[in-house]
Amino acid sequence: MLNRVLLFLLLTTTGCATKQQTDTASKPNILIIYADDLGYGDVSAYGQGTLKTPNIDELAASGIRFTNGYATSATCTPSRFALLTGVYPWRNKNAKILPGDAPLLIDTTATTLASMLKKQGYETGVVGKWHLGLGSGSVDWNKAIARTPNDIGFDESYIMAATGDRVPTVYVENRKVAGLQANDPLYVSYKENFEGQPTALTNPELMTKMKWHHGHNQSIHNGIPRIGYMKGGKSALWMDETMAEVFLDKAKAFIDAHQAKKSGDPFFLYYALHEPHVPRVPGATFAGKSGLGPRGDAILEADWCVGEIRKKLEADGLLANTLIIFSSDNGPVLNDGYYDEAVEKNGSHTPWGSLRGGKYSLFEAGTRVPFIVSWPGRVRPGHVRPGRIQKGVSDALVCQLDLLSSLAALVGSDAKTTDSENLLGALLGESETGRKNLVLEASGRLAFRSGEWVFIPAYPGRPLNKEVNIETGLSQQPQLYNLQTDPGQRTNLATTNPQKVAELEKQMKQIAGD
Ligand code: NG6
Ligand code: CA
Repeated sequence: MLNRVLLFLLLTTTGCATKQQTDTASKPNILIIYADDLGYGDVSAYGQGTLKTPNIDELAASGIRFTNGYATSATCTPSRFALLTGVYPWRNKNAKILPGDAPLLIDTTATTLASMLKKQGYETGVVGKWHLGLGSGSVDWNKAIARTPNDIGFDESYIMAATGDRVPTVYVENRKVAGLQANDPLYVSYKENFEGQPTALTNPELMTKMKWHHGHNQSIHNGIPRIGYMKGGKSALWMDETMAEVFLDKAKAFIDAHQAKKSGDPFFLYYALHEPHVPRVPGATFAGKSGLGPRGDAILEADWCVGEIRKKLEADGLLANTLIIFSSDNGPVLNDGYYDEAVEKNGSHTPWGSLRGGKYSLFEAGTRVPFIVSWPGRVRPGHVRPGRIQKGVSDALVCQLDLLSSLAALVGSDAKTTDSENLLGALLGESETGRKNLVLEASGRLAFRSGEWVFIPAYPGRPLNKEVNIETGLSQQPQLYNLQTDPGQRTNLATTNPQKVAELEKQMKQIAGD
């Protein structure tokens, strides 16, 4: 009898625990960590390069590592547009690499990851690289900025407007340039220099930290030449050396502020690292640590940030119920416009892994990126699924574009877009089924992945981008590759398999139009 009572108690209490868990678990905290120009082979969990990224590896070991995870595009702005809106970026003609004074690219009435989650009760924040434009085309940096991330669903923002190599080299907090003083206003132009301001061409001696290789020969700040012209705002200018730490501290502060409110609401934090985009200027702790020069050092610093933010969640008791998604906006590049020894010191490291191409490329390494999902309270590799998922590896075809519909499904929102697929099962490692196909983009040109096949239409243009030494994927001939048998895209099967070419071309046109 006593045994029966015990058994009954045991069953009912575990039953309750499970129910409670599922209730809270449907709205976990969500943290997207988004690296900049980090390649498929840059993360050691992928077993490809020589660099070691222990913290990202630990994240992967705690969840699912996707071998077919994609950004939509081979450059930053379009990939970020797709991540936040769930819409293919080539549907918007302005979704190209933006200057630092570009207007906000995302329509303030559009559904974004942030606005969708906010509607579901999330507190939302973005910290780090933005590169999706601000204002309406003529920002006065000395006044409150009218259109910022705060107008597309983020409660809080602490960002750099564009990239580290573009002016203005300041942080923007919500609507204001952080630390700006009224007696030293900030001016920015991408058209002409301000009178009397030095540039890399007029005053090369001011490039004390880094020299330009191509582009990047306009205003100089912190001994590094940049793209665009800038004047004033001295008190607000960032130090490249402390950027990773500044963003990490702001990310932690966002979590602290959320905890302090005790609202019981979950949070969504989009933490967009700048590393390893140019200029690569790691903090003193990481300078010289990788043996691969500043690019490798910057990756080690980013890896450290991933570890620190994870530790923070753990210390605050939030880790089990936080869904962490780690990925990158596009593939890797060594020389992206500065003499920073990325090429010379790369050694036998393969940032692109076994894939062909890199940043800017229509070949796989342009868009196939590290893609990791961890949610210790729910995603448990080894628990239920057979095969590779049991080992924490999924080969399902997934794209950052799908986060909008997938996370909407998770939190009980009916938001979705035509382009964004609900792949929640795949993302949580509960299913091996991902997308059937995906349109890939590089500089406005499209390729089409379908199952194990990838089709690249014939395009005019140079096959090699000589400045960065990356194959563009462009060819006068149509290209067809079987990624199952030829992941490095060495054998063009277009002439031997014209039927497949025709089939993929037709499918691609149905999605993308002519
Ligand atoms: C290119 C820059 C490159 C980088 C890129 C944007 C030159 C010559 N090259 O135009 O250095 O800034 O834009 O990178 O200026 S992304 O990752 O933000 O897309
Ligand atoms: Ca990028």
